[in-house]
Amino acid sequence: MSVQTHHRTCNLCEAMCGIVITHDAGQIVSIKGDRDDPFSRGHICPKAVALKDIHEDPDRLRKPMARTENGWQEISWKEALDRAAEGIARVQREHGRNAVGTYLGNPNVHNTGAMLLGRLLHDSLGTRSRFSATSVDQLPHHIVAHHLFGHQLKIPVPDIDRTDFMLIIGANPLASNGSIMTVPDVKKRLQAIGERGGRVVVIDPRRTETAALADTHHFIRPGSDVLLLLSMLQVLFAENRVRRDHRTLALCDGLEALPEAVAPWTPERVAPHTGMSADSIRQLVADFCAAERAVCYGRMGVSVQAFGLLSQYLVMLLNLLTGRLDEPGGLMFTRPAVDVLNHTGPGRLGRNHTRVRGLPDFGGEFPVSALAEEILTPGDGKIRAMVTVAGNPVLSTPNGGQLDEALASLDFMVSIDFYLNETTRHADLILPPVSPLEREHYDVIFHMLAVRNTSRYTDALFAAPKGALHDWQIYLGLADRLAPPRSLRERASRAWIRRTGPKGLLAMMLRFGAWGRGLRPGGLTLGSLRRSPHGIDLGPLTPSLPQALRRRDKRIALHPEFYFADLARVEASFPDIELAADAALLIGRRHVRSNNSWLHNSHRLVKGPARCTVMLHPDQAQALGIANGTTVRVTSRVGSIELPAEVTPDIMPGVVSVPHGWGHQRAGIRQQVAQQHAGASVNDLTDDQFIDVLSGNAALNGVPVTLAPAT
Ligand SMILES: Nc1nc2c(c(=O)[nH]1)N[C@H]1C(S)=C(S)[C@@H](COP(=O)(O)OP(=O)(O)OC[C@H]3O[C@@H](n4cnc5c(=O)[nH]c(N)nc54)[C@H](O)[C@@H]3O)O[C@H]1N2
Ligand SMILES: Nc1nc2c(c(=O)[nH]1)N[C@H]1C(S)=C(S)[C@@H](COP(=O)(O)OP(=O)(O)OC[C@H]3O[C@@H](n4cnc5c(=O)[nH]c(N)nc54)[C@H](O)[C@@H]3O)O[C@H]1N2
Ligand code: SF4
Ligand SMILES: [Mo]
Repeated sequence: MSVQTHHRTCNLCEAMCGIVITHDAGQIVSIKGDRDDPFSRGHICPKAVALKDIHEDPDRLRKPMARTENGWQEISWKEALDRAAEGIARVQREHGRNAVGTYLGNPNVHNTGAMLLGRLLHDSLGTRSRFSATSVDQLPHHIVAHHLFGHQLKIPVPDIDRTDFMLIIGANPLASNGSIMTVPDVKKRLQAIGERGGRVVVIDPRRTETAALADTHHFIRPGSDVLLLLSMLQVLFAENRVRRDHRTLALCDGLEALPEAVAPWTPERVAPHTGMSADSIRQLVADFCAAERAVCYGRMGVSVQAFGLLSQYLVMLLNLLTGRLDEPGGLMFTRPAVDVLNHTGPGRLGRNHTRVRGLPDFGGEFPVSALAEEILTPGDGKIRAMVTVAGNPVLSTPNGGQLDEALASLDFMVSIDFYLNETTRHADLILPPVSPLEREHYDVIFHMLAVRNTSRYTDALFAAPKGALHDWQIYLGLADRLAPPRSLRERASRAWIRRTGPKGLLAMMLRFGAWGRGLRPGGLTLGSLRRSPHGIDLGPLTPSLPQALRRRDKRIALHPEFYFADLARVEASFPDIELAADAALLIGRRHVRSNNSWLHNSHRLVKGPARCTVMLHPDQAQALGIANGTTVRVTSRVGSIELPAEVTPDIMPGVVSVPHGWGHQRAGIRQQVAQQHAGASVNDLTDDQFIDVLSGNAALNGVPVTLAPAT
């Protein structure tokens, strides 16, 4: 056989880079950037080649596994699905439907079948005990979008290609390749801002890769963004800089409550707590307002902290009040070819509350910070079985050590995952889906969050091995056993799904979406996308308000009473206590060669100097007798970890940074390379009780810790 070429979208992160894979007789020869992809323009990062490593990884599970007294045993799919359904049904029969919990991890969002057909799983389980990685991540974005624009997925994205001033708070797109802003080739796009005379300003407790490229970087004390943002709004009103004439302000309900709420928060008052001087805050507002096109973008660092929701709300207000919403170069809404909004609920906060701590759900999911206690606390309504799908919450959620114990105590657990990892090792059954290259791909989520309107479809590169199942086929297998169709209609619908899979749904959604043409020819269809293997550029984002609003009254509802009720908590949290010499606030970190917890089994990604280090400032290091490479013991309320020090002036004094997703020393996992590069899990330090109570989101940044050289 001769070498063949396959074009596809990399599905490992949100950037949706086009890649070209050459292969020969089922072997991958190379993976390169697709220069003809109009969106990613040939850009890829080092992770793209890991698609080959995952595909070929001998540790990747290809057959269902059952735990036995003599270790793991491969079993047939029929037996695996029968036993999974039996175990779930037994627990639900004895203890009620909610006694089975679910946890959905990040890669679900990058999986077309899981996204389009995930309902099959949830409808057949019928449980309210649902959890996901959303509440260690972007939950505040969804709640703000739900309140203001009427739908949790109606999230505007920074129009990076046309802005003159990009204010980046708590995001490091040079490492993460962007988030809630799908932006392949982000480095060039940020550099282009400068080339057209604009500026990039970064606010981050660490001088990151992105900060190094920016025109200005300000250190900020972790968790104090809420104060900075309040003071920026205070200045806007006090200096009469609010764009009252802008059409989007005329759409807003609740504006009149803002000036009074922000009035007490002057730059002078907040400066000592944020670490940014009052002058620099005033200057920042002046520069932001002076730019013809400006946008403020706040991400992980802002969302995943004690005031995550209020802070994201204030970021939105800053954009809105300065006339940046729905404007080129500001925050804009996409017009996706496949619009999942029509198939998803708008989201609702606090319809139900967790049993133990009374935390609110959002969109039918509870905060994952409450998962362990819901399993461990005895009583009616206790979770006794879990189904985890594409997730590793033992390494990715706060107080992972406690969750580890909780999972070990379950009556029954099923994991849909192709690795035996720190979480799935607790399962009774592991059901592994096909590899990413064995399935078709259409990014139903990230086209919706992209900085241009684009569309790209990819067929599977390799046929799935005989008998192997896709994620959605596993759901289907469970659904057929747990909730067999009851009516003729249900039977027909199930049969159709079995036959066409996500492709059938996708074709329909494309046809009837914004860029399709219904049943008339000429619009975007699966066929036309197949004939355009590099993807189709549908142009820059366009102003779309008020039509794009999902609220029936076509208004933007600011809900000031809900958000500003949280100011009492802000008042109580600051002034803060002086940090002792050995104390610090812990923040996270991402590296371009790592992806959450699950790419550490690729040798070429983990080789080189250890990346799971604790960064600390030279002054603090010296005071504690810590040098580069010293093993440091970091301790929090919930636990301790040991890892090498990386002493660097690039971190704010009194702050330490540790990346997440490491800690592969736990017994019983099967990832040989990762085990040799184990590192330590930062989520053995983060605290399940340290949350943003307004949203229920975890506060993984700003966790108080102490440091000492390990003895
Ligand atoms: N301290 C700290 N903690 C954090 C963060 C942080 O910044 N700091 N970041 C948080 C964020 S943003 C996120 S999104 C979470 C991620 O947390 P999780 O989603 O819980 O964890 P991942 O590491 O992404 O684990 C993904 C799992 O999915 C499996 N998998 C991959 N592809 C597929 C597939 O197609 N199908 C199936 N069934 N399985 C698949 C992998 O084998 C792996 O086991 O971590 C969070 N945790
Ligand atoms: N290479 C790589 N890419 C990834 C991932 C990965 O693990 N590796 N994960 C993917 C996922 S799931 C997500 S959600 C995205 C996340 O994408 P980003 O939001 O860009 O995430 P980070 O790189 O963690 O950047 C967060 C920044 O916030 C800063 N920060 C921490 N605390 C605070 C604070 O209190 N205030 C302020 N202002 N800043 C703070 C940190 O120093 C860090 O630089 O990345 C995605 N892309
Ligand atoms: S940035 Fe890297 S991991 Fe993300 S889509 Fe592009 S190639 Fe894949
Ligand atoms: Mo994430």
